[in-house]
Amino acid sequence: AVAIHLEDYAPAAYQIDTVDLDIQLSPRSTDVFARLAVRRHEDTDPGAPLELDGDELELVGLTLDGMPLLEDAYSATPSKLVLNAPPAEPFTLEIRTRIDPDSNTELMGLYRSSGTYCTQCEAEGFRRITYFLDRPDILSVYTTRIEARKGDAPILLGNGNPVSAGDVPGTDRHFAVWHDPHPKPSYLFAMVAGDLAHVADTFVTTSGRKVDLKIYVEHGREDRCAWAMDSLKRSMKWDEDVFGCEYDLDVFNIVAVSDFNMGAMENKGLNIFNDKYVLADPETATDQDYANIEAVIAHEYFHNWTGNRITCRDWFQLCLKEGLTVFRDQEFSSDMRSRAVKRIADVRLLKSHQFPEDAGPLAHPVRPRKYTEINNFYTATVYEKGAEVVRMLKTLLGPDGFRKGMDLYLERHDGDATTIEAFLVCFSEATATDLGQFARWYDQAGTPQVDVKSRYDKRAGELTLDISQSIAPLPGQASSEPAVIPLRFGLVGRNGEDMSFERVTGARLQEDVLILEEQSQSVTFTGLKSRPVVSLLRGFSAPVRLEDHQDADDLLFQARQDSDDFNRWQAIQTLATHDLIRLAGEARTGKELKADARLVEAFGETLLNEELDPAFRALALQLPSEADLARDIGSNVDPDAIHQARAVLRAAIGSENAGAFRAALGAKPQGSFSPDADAAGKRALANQALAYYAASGASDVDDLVMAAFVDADNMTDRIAALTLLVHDNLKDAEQALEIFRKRHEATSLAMDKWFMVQATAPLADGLEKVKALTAHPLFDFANPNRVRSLVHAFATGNATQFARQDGLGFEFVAGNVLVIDQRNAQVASRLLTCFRSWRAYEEGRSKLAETALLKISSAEGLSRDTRDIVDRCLQ
Ligand code: BAL
Ligand code: ZN
Repeated sequence: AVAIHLEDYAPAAYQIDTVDLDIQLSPRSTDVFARLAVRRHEDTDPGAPLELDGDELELVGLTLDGMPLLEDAYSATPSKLVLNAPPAEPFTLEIRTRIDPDSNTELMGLYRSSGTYCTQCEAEGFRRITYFLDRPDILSVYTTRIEARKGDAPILLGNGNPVSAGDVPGTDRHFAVWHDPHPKPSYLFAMVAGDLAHVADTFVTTSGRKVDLKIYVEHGREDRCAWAMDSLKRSMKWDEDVFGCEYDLDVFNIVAVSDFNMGAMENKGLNIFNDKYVLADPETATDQDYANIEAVIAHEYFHNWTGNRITCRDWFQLCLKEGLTVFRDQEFSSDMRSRAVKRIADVRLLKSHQFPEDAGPLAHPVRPRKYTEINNFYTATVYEKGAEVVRMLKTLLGPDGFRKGMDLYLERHDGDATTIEAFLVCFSEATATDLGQFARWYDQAGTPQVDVKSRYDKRAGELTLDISQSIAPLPGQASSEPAVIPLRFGLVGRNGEDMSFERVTGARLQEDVLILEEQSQSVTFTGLKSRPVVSLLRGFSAPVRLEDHQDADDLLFQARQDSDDFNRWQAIQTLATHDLIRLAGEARTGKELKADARLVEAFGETLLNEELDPAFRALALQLPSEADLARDIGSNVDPDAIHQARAVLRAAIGSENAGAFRAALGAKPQGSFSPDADAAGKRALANQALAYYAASGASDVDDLVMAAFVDADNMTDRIAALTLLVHDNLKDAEQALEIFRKRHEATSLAMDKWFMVQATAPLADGLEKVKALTAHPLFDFANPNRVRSLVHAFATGNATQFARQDGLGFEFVAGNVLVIDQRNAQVASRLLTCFRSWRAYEEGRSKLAETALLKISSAEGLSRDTRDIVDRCLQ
């Protein structure tokens, strides 16, 4: 496949000002009439060819200014329509294509999900509907007429505002016309047609525009939309209050569908969602689901300004809309919930998903410089690290400077398809700040490693930090330049309060942030009365790996006393990580394993510390995951040893503090269910206590956990207990799975949890069970959520079974990649990324993983998506 390079960007030769679509829906044969108002770009030579993109298209008609084109005037293939010498003056092109929504298993373009016609056009799906200049810098005004059989699709939805609707006389069909006045790129086009129910509400914007809000779902699911609607209204208000962004159409529609490659899609005025991020009630959704829905609804809504009104010039700029919009949704959730807890959750996600990506063969800069398949760049790096970069910008410029830059960006670039450079110029101009070095964050791959050694001179009362930063070499990036790293810090005194100092030399200081700009620098604080405990990277102020060589005493002190909640959490996690890595090393030597007593005690203390928010305590009690530990170990990884180490520490914490954990089981919120952060935090803590109690080895564990399962009156508690029953192989595990299945088999999103619990069970026959489940009547390879809940969950959440020493786990996943690739390239290539850290395994496993990858690589007819990932993994 041909690589596309950022440096080759050139504007298109032609512009398309308006697009009038008439889509005549039929399940197997849909006709699409597209009338395009085309204009030669002023820099284009008259007569230069017009090349339109297509993908598996069938051309059935073509006219130019109403006249059929002679055969030698154009050429058409399923993937291209070329007009050899179009007129120099503006002209109208009418294209008729025929598509087959029912056989569209890629779920890109126009397809049907449970009988509902829907679309997904980002990144390059519009070219599967009609021939087009399918690139984000072509902004057009769309008018869409949708026609379908009334019985099949009483609801017809398009982008923008509704214009007209009616019956088609003499037929059983009807139509609706939608007009979107805001010029937009083709990737934001959407339409939906089906027999859907809806819930409705309204929102009045700050300038008094009344907006009709509707969420469309399959019949019978209306009562699971309340939280999504509530989240939408809060998002609309928040964006006005915090960013001054107001909604700009008369309607805002959301449609939930059950077959969807992504989480959701921000099409103008018509967001289409994976139903997982819309539907919730206490019976079927967990607290995490509620939090995710709130975040994703907000994210898609916020795209209306950061993505839609201002879009990307080319796909290399994807982080322009995604990193910024993730930052915005993180801020929204922080304001709705506990800021510290949200920050910890976001950093956990970053470290577990983005750090491994950034350290292996799939590493790429936040703004990549080349791609062969853009679908493979909807990554944790573009999204999560992209958000961290925006967060650092805010830290460096301060809240007021950041807001000034955002205001300028939103004003100057409204209606543009633009770039990261243009974005940064706004902040630079608004605050008179040079962001030249900062821009490296967009262009360099890899996580900077920040190494800090501290020296305290008691006599002089001076603390010196010797700080260096570096990025390990990566494929295509042998060396790197120093980044600007905002390092938030505190010098903690023995009373737990931050100490003051006289002066700092060796780095710029901005309030409580040191600005690091050099490969290595020595920073000295003077005027200290005693040796402080140095608390660095507070709030995780930069996406770096910090090695500050803190000893256990200082870490324990920080865990107890740091005024920064994030670093309190980080300190206990670091302590646990150190001990787990030690234990994992010892497990490989056959030594008897014994957890560190002080660490075990600190966990007990955390549980009992009533001054801390329950949600925070639940997070602090959570051990680093097996994947986190594998990442931190970095090479020669043995997943069995890691698993054993974790089991030993968990059992020690559970048994040493068994009484306290048992007592904490009762601390659930009282009264009827509420998904608010406070109640969710209490449930999280009680369920964490249950998990530790289960590990204590007490004689009543089996009965107690089963009772928790049976008595649960919400999904959060039910799935927490079921997970323990299954993962710890407790007495009633099978019975509980059966009870759960019977209770939830009509609700696929709940059954996804049932699949996932089993997929991630670290049992000796875990793989065999997962294999059997692929034949379960409720499993379906065609549905991305099912694949993610079983095969993907196995590959990413069952380290010991995926990386079995007999290689069968790798073989199973690789085989599934090949099967899925035949029907849905995006789901297959995403699944394949679970091999990205294969070189980090110990030799035996890494050989087996390579064999599995080579098998994929040698398969015939791989999609471009999967070919790209396998090639990069093996490079
Ligand atoms: N634009 C794709 C889905 C999302 O990031 O919102
Ligand atoms: Zn997004």
